[in-house]
Amino acid sequence: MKFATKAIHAGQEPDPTTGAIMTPIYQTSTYVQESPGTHSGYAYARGKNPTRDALQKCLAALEGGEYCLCFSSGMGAIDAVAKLFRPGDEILVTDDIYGGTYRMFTKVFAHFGITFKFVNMQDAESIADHITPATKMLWVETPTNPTCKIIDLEACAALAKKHNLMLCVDNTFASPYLQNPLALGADVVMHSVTKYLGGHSDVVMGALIMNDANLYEQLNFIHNSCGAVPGPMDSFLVLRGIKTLHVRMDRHCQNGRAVAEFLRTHPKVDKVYWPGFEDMPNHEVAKRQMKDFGGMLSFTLRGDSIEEAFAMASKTKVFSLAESLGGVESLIGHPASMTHASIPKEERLKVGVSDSLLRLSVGIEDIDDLLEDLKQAIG
Ligand code: P1T
Repeated sequence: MKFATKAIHAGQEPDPTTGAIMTPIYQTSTYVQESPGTHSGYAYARGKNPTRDALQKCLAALEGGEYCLCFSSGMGAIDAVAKLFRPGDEILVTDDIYGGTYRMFTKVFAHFGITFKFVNMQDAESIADHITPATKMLWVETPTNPTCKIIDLEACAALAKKHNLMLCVDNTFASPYLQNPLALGADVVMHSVTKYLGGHSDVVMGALIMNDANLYEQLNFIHNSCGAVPGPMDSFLVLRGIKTLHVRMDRHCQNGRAVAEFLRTHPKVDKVYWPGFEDMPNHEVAKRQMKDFGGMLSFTLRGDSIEEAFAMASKTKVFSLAESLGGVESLIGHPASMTHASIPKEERLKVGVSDSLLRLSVGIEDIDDLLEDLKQAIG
């Protein structure tokens, strides 16, 4: 089955009782048993729910994986992966990542004796210099949040294999429509389902997809034991959102390109970070591992003035000033004070998250209105 067909049908059969074409919302916390312990897999809804099952099957199919677990947020999914590790273990993490991931690793899991080293992964070969006998995992985000750097997943997978490390890829910015890390050698794919998968800014959810049965057993155990599971209504909303993922992504990519090209030629704009530019580092890698370049981009204003960045972010009308990304509506954000505020200034400056950096999640509105809005806001 091709992607568009899977997006609409994978994991979803007509309801056997009524023929309902849409997956029912099994809004229940428990299931009745005939005698103690005699259930057909459904005992308590933290462990299993049919609406969630359908979504997990659909997501597994979209990423080309055997297993999927959905969580109550993207952070819940990352938390479950981090719980696989023990005091003394070391994890190499992409240096330019979502601020919440940085915060969880440095402010929560570091207290449990796990070491996180933030590494520039753009030159994949150089990652090897940071590997020690304690290293257990590569945590890779590509394209990165917020400066859309591209990391070579096949090269990371080769390195991980050579050194016996787990490779986990946060695929949120690309979505499974643009990039499938398992096929490139990753062990686990993570998504903030809140973003492109949900697609309508109405659900917070996360997911992990993998092929290895052993790894699935461990993560499934953490999932059920720790309990960061999504509810059936949210599972339904995401199943519905995914049905248009391919169509939305095509438009996100098309609009993203037009906005990136517009900004690049604007006299008040300094740098534009969008992986589709031929002179962006690893553009060739992006072409190889992604179907298109996505709808996320960021840019700085000439002079790097935080006041001018704030002024622009407050003036847009079609682009709403808000955290998050990947919904049908366009958003503008100021990473230094919003999504990446928990990263110390000197760390964020090292990866290009300057005071004037603005991030756009380009939605699927009419491109003329989007460009007009940016034009009037830049002034
Ligand atoms: O928000 P949540 O569903 O918990 O997902 C966390 C997360 C993980 N990984 C990436 C790459 C992300 O972008 C996020 C969430 N990001 C935002 C809310 C944001 O505005 O960047």
